[in-house]
Amino acid sequence: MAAHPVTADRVPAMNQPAPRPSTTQLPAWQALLACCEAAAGRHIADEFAADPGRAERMHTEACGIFLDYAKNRVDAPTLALLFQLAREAGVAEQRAAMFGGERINRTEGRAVLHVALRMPAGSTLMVDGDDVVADVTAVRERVRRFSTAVRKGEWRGHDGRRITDVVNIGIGGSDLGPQMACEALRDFAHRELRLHFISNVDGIALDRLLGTLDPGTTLFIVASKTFTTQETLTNANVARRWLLGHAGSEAAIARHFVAVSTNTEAVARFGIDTANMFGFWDWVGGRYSMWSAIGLPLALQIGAERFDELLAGAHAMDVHFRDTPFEHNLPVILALLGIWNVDFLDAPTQLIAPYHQGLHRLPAYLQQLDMESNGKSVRSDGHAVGCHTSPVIWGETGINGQHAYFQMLHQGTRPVPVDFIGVLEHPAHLHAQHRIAFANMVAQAEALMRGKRAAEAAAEMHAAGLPQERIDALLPHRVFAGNRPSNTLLLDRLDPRTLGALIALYEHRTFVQGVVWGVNPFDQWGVELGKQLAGRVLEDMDRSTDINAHDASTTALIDRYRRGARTTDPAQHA
Ligand code: G6Q
Repeated sequence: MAAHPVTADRVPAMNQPAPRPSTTQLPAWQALLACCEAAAGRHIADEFAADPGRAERMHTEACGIFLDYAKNRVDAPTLALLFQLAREAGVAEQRAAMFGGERINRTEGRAVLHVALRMPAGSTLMVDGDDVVADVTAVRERVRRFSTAVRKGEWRGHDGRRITDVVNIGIGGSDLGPQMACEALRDFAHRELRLHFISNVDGIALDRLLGTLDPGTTLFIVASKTFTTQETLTNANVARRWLLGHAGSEAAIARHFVAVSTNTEAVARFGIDTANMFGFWDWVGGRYSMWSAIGLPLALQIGAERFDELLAGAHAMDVHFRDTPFEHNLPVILALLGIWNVDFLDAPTQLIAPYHQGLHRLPAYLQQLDMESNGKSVRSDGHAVGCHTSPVIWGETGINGQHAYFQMLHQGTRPVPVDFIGVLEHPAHLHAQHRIAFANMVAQAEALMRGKRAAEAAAEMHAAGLPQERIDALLPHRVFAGNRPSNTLLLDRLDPRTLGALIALYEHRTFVQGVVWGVNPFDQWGVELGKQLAGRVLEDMDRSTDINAHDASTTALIDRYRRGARTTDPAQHA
């Protein structure tokens, strides 16, 4: 166990309600510390050997997702204490507060209602006298009409041709969710619509893309909650100029630009007709917003009915999370095991390993969800957390990882807990390949858990005819300690409903962890800082001397740019 307290004296006092005891002072936390010490020498493989019912007990399923968590370094008493920790930390109360529309995002004074975005039409959730579900349903209806018109070819470009390419310009929460989902659900895509995502402000991706597009058949979605984000507005302006350069008249903008935002004035100022704007609300955090009109690219790709299925899957997971006892509750179980790994087993990272190419953007999406939400060292009440919070989330498709960094997972010095994610249903013509991918996933989880003991490794080398001297030399390198934790999640299929449930599962996992750690998973002051600082550097890059105070290293880098940055003629590269 390694609790590294954040220095409390650096945390400013805040005028907040009386803090609950810090997480590390909770009785269950203290008991878990003792558990952890007692379990130090125990191996998961021995737990399996001693307990034939382990796998049967340590799995659960809901909403088309099966979770096997038996390959974690926990026994029954540890699990019971983890559930106790969730109770002592107030998970049930905070969960009720979130679903009830209370302003649980205290630092921003906002409710947190992404769950309202997927409530069925006709249900009610009153916040400050306003039925938010009615508002949500109204925007959903506009998304339905618009996406249907584009898909049917009824919405046409300025010269009367149907739209063939949709470019979503957005970043962070206004990019990662819809992009991940569009990749995952490509099998359901409209055949004549291509979706593109532009987030990087360096211009390269947009430049390369524009060269392949026909302005008369391209639709841009400018997606920005605030509509003040420099990267997005810069790219949107480039796209606007490109379109005007070809179409010639401002009137064309209305056929080729729509916006998704909460900021009507800024959208109008940019020159997008607010009749072509899809709104959402300040109670939706950027990284929780793919269920809102931010999901427009996905609705365009898969159609409004399938988008509804995504929402229905997420709603089913909401109900599961809200109503299921902790012991069978998928998000609660995943959250608590994550805390155990980070804070008691000292695992600084968490690998996400999907064994389905469609999920290749899932790690990037979860990276933001988890690290932006819980990557904090101060609790909601302004006090230092006193333990580790969000691990580094990383990964890509598992099969590629196996040929790259899994070496470290098997024999590195620190444990890397893994979420293996597999999909059961697959197209008949891909059966042979699917079996191979699935076998690899299961084998990796097994190998990480079991490892390979010296006797096994030696026997293998004997059988291969290696001389004893060589065996002795190689043995230390061919032993695997094992005892490395993982979860395996199996999706019945990768369809809108199950994807919705999967994403909601991780959202609630993040929420539960935030509650236990006592942080606010719904603000992002670190992101705001980056936005501010870039503005000051940019000012100085355009001058001969700095007007803002910087450290010597930053000043030298800015100076190097002033002296060294050159422009080239793209024709030179042709
Ligand atoms: C998400 C974050 C951040 C945000 C982007 C884009 O929770 O706040 O990733 O989504 O900075 O912000 P806009 O949507 O306002 O452009």
